[in-house]
Amino acid sequence: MNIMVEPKNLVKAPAAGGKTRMTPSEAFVETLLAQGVKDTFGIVGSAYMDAHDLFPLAGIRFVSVAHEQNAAHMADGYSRVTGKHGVCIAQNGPGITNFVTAIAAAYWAHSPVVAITPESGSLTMGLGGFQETEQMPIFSKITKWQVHVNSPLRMAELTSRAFDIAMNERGPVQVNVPRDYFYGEGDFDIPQPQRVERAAGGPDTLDAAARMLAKAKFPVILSGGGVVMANGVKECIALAEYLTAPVVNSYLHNDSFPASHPLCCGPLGYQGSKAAMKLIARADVVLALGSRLGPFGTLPQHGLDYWPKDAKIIQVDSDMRMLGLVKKISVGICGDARLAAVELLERLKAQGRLTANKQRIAQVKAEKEAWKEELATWPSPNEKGRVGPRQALAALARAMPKNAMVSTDIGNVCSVANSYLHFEMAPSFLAAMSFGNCGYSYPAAIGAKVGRPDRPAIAYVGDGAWGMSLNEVLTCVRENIPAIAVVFNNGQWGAEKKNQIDYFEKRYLGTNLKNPNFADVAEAMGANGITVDHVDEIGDALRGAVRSNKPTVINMMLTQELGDPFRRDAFRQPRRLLQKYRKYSAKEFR
Ligand SMILES: Cc1ncc(C[n+]2csc(CCOP(=O)(O)OP(=O)(O)O)c2C)c(N)n1
Ligand SMILES: [Mg+2]
Repeated sequence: MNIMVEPKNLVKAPAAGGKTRMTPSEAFVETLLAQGVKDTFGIVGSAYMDAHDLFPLAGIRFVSVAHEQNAAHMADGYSRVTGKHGVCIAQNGPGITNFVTAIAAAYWAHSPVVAITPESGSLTMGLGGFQETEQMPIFSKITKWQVHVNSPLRMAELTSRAFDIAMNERGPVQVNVPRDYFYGEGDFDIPQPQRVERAAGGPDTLDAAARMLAKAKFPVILSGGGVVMANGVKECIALAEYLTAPVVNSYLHNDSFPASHPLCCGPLGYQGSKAAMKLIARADVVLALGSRLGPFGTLPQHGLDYWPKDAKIIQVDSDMRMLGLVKKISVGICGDARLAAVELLERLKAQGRLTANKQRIAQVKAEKEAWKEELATWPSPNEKGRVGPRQALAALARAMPKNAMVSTDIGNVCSVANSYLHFEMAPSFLAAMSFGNCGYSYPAAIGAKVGRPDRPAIAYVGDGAWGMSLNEVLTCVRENIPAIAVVFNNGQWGAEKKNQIDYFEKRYLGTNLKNPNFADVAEAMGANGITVDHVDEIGDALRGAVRSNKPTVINMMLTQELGDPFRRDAFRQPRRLLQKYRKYSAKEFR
């Protein structure tokens, strides 16, 4: 393994050649600095106040939030747009258990989030005192690494190691610190960051892949999240152009290839692009670049079972455990998506020049135009004072600034947005990814805005999910973070209502919502609030919100129209055996 020290992240060594006397709190804060931390997210707590107190003098911002789950989502969004760690910290016990959902989300988004989890004091742990719980087992399945700081004297060493692993393995880590271990003094070395130098993959598999691609009749590239994380879009473009290979975005990675490129076909998966599905269905060789080929991302969609079962699949993933895990593959390359693309292109060029395949470019163009036209004909009628969701999504897409960072939540309208969201640069798209928790998008956008204040940060949120998130408007106002929320106000937990429509004869148990005017609520919290109830107002509302550079909530009044459901794959018609429940059986079982 090659270890590289990143000189730009270095702080001045505390003392030439030796250790420096300091408190564990100071060692902790100096370690954050050595790892390049500038921003943290959390809620203040006595358990770590001795270290927290030093943040301003160290030049570390503490973004004080409304709920710890959102602090961890913010850290996630921050890390996804900056490529740096996202750091969250909270009070032992309840503050830490509040992190759980968001750390699980970060795990599936491959975000290098560092959760600092102060714990009950070492001398009382186990006695059932105040705010006590075992904090390690809770995170054991949703972190890449966990460490319990077992001596105050190891504070810097173990914290630093956690930061290294988060970045090198791309995922959340936990640093668990008994609260009394912030106190005392000792002689500390502040370790410098160690980043593993990434590599393209093994030469044999790269050779085999290049041979396979050179011979392909209809090669297709599936550009995944790994391409975005490796900053490899440019290299992916070069490879695609050389092969004249159509490029599909993997599910919820619509920013992994520029939408306007003549070879870009759009995203696969739920509410994805029919053009992408039809083109990948024709492939004899698929290069899955930087993708774990997650099972949800390739489910049949729009009635198309498009995965090319007879095609040869080349998979590139930096985590060898992902190779061949979900889909059968012919070649698995354990490597960095960007570097693998470079190496594959070099090998292809060495095998002789391929000529541009004009016919394939024309095929992509034709499929893309057909899909665009078809999508435009899908009805989404407006009603008085309410906009059809597809019309709203199309209007938002038209008004979207080119450099916007957009996060989406889990819900029907947010999912339908997948058909409408196009990006020219990466990273730009922060979807809730495979953990699929409602309440992800707004805090993720807030974190993204903290990390990249120069770019607009826009969250798409359903009104149900908004109930989980709107407390963070307080954070945006307090901390002066001009993130924008577009709340799809359809008066329902729509995605779940769709299942009740399809399978439960419209028995709407728990799916109707009664909302206040969310624009008024936002105003009362000190943010800008705008209600939009006509499609013609949408563009101006979004552009105005971006221009205002103030925290803004756009309360978008939508009809109750719903798109295809999430999980048709997992439902059966209901069957009840007991007489008292029989009338709730599907007709065929009554
Ligand atoms: C934390 C969490 N709770 C519950 C669910 C189940 N769920 C999935 S979509 C959905 C409805 C979302 O409703 P809303 O946010 O209003 O968006 P809409 O579907 O109406 O567009 C629910 C409850 C979930 N995914 N995450
Ligand atoms: Mg809703």
